[in-house]
Amino acid sequence: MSKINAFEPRHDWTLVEVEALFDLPFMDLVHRAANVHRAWFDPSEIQLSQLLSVKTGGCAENCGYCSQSAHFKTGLKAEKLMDADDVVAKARAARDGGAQRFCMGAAWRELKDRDLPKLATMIAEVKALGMETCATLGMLTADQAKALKAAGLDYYNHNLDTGPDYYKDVVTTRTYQERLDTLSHVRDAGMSTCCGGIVGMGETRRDRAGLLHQLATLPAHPDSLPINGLVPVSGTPLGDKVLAEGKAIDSIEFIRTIAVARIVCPKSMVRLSAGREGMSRELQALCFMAGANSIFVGGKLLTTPLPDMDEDSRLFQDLDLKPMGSVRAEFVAAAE
Ligand code: SAM
Ligand code: DTB
Ligand code: SF4
Repeated sequence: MSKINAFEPRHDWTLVEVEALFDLPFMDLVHRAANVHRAWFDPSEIQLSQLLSVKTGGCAENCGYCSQSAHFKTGLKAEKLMDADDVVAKARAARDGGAQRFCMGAAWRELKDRDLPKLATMIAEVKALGMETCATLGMLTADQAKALKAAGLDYYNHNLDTGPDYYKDVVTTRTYQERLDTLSHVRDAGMSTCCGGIVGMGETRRDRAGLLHQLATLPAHPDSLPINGLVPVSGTPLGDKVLAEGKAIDSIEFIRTIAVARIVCPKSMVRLSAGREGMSRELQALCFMAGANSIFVGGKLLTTPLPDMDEDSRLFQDLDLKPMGSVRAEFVAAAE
């Protein structure tokens, strides 16, 4: 069997097998994940993505972790959908700062057709800057997915967030099945899927395995798989619980989750997403070792902070990592 064949993607993972991966001795798990990573990717390359909240706050959903839900008092001011020109200016600055990919997020339960023309303009113009485009706008119909694809959207982000058993403790205004339906519209429209979840919401290891089992048995593995560490936001039920109990994410368990994601979805871009702000350099290095190959950069996610660009640039320099795509002089220079 060739080296690559041994690491071919599988779609028949069982929950028991995924749980068994989590239970491996830590060193064995990370070693195995690193081997899978090296079969498909250059481990010295990390993709840089930048996020922008193009429509902030006032969301009708009750996702128990989210600063933008209208159900919780988080102190966030709701804003209207941004103008396309302003979004494109932010994307250009992100590109000039070194980002290869730009992701536009909106605090919507679902996309409304009336907003499509403005979104189509912004997507087409961001794409014309030469960036990979991604959007996360809530639930989509099949026709809306086709319209976004026609505008030039490469990826659509729609997370399952957690395993099916814990889901009811996280959000009750949108079903798991509705999330799966949106993902299938995205695939059918010919776009790449970006789908992952959150670690550190009080879920069990079995729930984390349940999430990764769902992702690994989708009709197609997510092209992009974000693993978010919960950013505890005061005023949200899940954030308040974590803040009251003083329980941060268990960093070793977080690395295990990245490693299992890399093994069960070997060809996906595994994104070390929210939560990096509170992570040590050593923890991030282990996440890269375990197979994470993308991060969000630029000081801010949607509404919560990220490390500054120069801090990330120094981390890359010290770990001998380089941004995916052409070498970005500005990003590298920021460390000097
Ligand atoms: N409204 C859209 C939706 O939920 O489909 C898109 C935006 S939403 C902010 C995108 C994802 O960010 C969520 O699915 C969730 O996984 C993640 N997220 C949101 N708030 C977070 C937090 N406080 N900590 C970690 N991840 C978070
Ligand atoms: C994803 O899974 N993580 C990113 C992206 N998809 C849109 C967003 C994280 C948001 C973190 C909370 C905030 O900044 O509001
Ligand atoms: Fe709304 Fe998305 Fe936040 Fe849920 S995660 S409340 S859908 S913005």
